[in-house]
Amino acid sequence: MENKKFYITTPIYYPSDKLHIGHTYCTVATDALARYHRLKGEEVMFLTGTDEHGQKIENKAKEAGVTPKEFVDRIVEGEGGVKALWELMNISNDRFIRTTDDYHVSAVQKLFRKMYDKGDIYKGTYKGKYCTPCESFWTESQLKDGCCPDCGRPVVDAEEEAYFFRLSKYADRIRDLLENTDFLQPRSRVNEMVKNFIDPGLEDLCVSRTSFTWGIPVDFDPKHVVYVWLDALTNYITALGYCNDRYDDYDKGWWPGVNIVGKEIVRFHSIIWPAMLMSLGEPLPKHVFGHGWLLLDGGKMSKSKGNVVDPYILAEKFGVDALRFFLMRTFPFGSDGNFSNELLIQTINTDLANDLGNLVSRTTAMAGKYFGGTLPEGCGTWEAPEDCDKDLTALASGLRDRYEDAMEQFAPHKALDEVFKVIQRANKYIDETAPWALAKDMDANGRRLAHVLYNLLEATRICGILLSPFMPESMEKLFAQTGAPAEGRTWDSAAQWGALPETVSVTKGENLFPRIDMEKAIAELEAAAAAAKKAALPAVEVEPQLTEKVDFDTFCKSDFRAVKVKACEAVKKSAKLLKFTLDDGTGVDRQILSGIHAWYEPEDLVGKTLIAIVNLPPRKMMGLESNGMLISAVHTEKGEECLHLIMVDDAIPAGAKLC
Ligand code: ME8
Repeated sequence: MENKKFYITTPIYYPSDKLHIGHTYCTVATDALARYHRLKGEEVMFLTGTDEHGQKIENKAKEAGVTPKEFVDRIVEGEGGVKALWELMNISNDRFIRTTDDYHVSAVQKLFRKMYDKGDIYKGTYKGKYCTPCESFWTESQLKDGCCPDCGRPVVDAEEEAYFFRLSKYADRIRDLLENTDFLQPRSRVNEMVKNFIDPGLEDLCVSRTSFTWGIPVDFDPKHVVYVWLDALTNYITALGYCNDRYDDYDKGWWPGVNIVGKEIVRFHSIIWPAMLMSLGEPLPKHVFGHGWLLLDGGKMSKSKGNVVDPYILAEKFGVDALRFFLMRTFPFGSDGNFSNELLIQTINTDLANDLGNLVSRTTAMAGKYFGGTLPEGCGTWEAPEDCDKDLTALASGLRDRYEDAMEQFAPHKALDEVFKVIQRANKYIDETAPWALAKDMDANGRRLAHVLYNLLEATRICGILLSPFMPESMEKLFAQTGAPAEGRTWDSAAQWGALPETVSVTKGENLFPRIDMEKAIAELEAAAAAAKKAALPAVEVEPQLTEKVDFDTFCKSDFRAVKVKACEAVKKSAKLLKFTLDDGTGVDRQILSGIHAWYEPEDLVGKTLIAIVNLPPRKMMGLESNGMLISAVHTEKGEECLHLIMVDDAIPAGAKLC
């Protein structure tokens, strides 16, 4: 086989928050594609990383009270962070780039200067609209209802000295690239780009900022930092060694590669990115593929909406491979899809537990039961194949080519659909051949039974090979049970019916994908989500202080006194109210009602010295009169309101005035 080099990338993720299932979708898809190309025997370079500069990160770091670098380090390298998530999800990236890496920083400075020296970057004044969360500049005409066309949030006016990239110069070449080549995939995205961005006229792009500092300084004019998208997009080549000495792979046949990205950043990847490469005189990516979004209740997941799904929780509960499989099997890669826990569990139960799991466990169990785990020699051939034999053999033998077609078109969901047609056919084959009936007369039917089981093992082997880019660990377990040796797990052998040696040893092992109890699992997930939400709340929150001033005389009109609790009881029919009988130093008992039963039992308060305001007008509650109010301190802890009555030293006599 020709030893081709294949370079594939995910976008580099913003480490402004923990990543969610949408990010995981993008990375798992790219990983499955990378593993598929490795399976085919190609040399693969798979790059992912983090995009760490820009105002959004600077603001977040400020909020957290740390430096931007400390902030991103925590999210990228820390527990539950980006790298840990990719390790958990069994992502096989060969490289991980951080845009704060020294080599990238100096490479961006060099290539910025190259474009400047060429006259493609020039200094001007930026006037326009800026979306801070998206770090995007927009012209008035690009806004949607006055807001950012990408995220719909308000934009702000901005005017400053800035460097510009002559994007307009490349408009015709970009139009040609989009309309007349297969650069941008799926094809449906081309029209959107041309209509929304090229037809209205490409304007030059502002590529530096002076209003914040967390970015790569322009080395010949350091009060400017490089626009975060120009910095980020170049990662795909700096990570190979372009303009730096950290790596030397750029000229070794890796570039051009394939950039897999989400649909909202297709504009950057299919217009700005190729224009930058044209300016630098470098080859364009082979393809940019814009996948759809995973939606939750029809809307995009985002931390600010509070509707993100935590991949850590799902992977722990259902297994990494089941989650990877679900993401690729369920949602057509180029379109949006609605995520739900029910759909996830349903897919695991139907495809993995029922179809694949049953095929493996029934086949291995029967090989064990009827042949002690080793089929007899000669079982691979049968003199008079029946229709069902021919059907299964033909479908499984042609599977690899159909799968390859789909994977080459960036359609992993179609590839998986083809695999599952074979799995379903194999399960039907078990029903048609009824091995348990054949086993009743081994003398007459033993050879036929062995052949049936061989066919099942073969179909399973071929499916296992082609499922391994999606579920690498589980397919290792499957091969261990079905006995396929290393040479029977290769890409070539996936197109060779009969590549499985006849006398391999088959062992029924653990159930690969146990069935999930939907109701129980959903209840547990909901409880876990609620706990995670609570854990994410600030530990202690206090109300902001009032800024409106009160004059001293008004303040002095409030009469605060120490009061002693003579008696305290719950008010009947009220869940909240306690009735206090208090000694306020006047010799006449004072009655105050207070809604604090959630925090205190009446008997615990008798004898305590508290603080009350005693000159409020009387108030009726539940038919009882309250003369004043007890003073408490309140705050919120993990979302729950906490209240503490102010209790003072018992040595303070009842009636003492607070001043
Ligand atoms: O865009 N469904 O970073 P990012 C599917 N730093 N994909 C989703 C998704 C969802 N719900 N949410 C996010 C950036 N993604 C830039 C990239 S590349 C030079 C710079 C995808 O962390 C999103 O579409 O906001 C994008 O492809 C990727 O996650 C990173 O998003």
